[in-house]
Amino acid sequence: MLHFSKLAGATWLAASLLIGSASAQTVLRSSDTHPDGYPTVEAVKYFGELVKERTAGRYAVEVYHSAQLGEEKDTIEQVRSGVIDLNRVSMAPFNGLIAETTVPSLPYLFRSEEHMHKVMDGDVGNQIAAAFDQVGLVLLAFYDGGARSFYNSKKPINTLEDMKGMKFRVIQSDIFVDMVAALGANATPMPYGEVYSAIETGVIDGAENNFPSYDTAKHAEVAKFYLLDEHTMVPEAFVMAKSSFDKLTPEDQAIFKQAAKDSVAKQRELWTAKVKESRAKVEAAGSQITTPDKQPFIDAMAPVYEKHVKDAKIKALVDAARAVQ
Ligand code: GTR
Repeated sequence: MLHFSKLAGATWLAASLLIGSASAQTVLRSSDTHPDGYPTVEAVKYFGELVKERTAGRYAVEVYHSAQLGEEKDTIEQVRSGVIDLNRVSMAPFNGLIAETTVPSLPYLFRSEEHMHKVMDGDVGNQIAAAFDQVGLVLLAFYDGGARSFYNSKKPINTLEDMKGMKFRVIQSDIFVDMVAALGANATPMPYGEVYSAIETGVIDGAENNFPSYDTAKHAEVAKFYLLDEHTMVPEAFVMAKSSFDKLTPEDQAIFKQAAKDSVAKQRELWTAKVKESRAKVEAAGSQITTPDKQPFIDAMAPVYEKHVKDAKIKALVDAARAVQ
């Protein structure tokens, strides 16, 4: 027997699987745009296993991968209103909603993956995480999203000059739109699930993403030219509806937080392996990777900083991130 209980706007699926005594199991739904097996999907599944184990089966997590619950922007609204309990999304679509998420989305802010980890694991990361509270969310973990680079179906790109007039899909964030404009190209924000056919039909020339997304979303099939410009290293966010989190006892809240923390190491390990695997796969399938001199790209981003790093609070976070050694 299954029954749905509506609690503070959230639909909790209480399965009648009785564990030991008379305690029912609450199944929490989690969304992800990526397919099964992708490092973020596997990390959330791992989180779910830990939660289940540490709550003696009172809670379980069901991961709805492959955008089964919708595209990122829509699922962000769903988790904010408590329609879904958990969501794993990029930080970028939060840029217009939570000013602090601007910081890790900025082009070339992080000097390396190690720098990004130190920033996100430290005080700057904690401040960014705390800001999710304003929009009805609890930030459970930051996961790796690697470096995003441009790819297209038309030609190999080597210099800034080659970017002129090209049409790229970007993730739905103004920073990304401005980033592309600063490079002399045109940006079209659109949901992830529409990118493949938009490239295939020539509506856009290409998009920008890390190797695992370029590979698993099959964009490599239709856009063979990958420019390793690594313009941003925006991390992924794993969030929980505050309405769902607030229903947990303080002990269970601590279990959820710790399980999320423990899933980070797992995700990073899976991520590193996936980047290698995807890069090798797309290269073997004929993708042509060009490695530009990054300095002109870095210099071109000045207007993006001028526009998006005005507020004193954001400026302080950017300075603090840069100061992390
Ligand atoms: C991926 C990210 C997804 C999604 C996608 C996109 O790198 O993991 O969550 O944001 O990019 O470009 O829409």
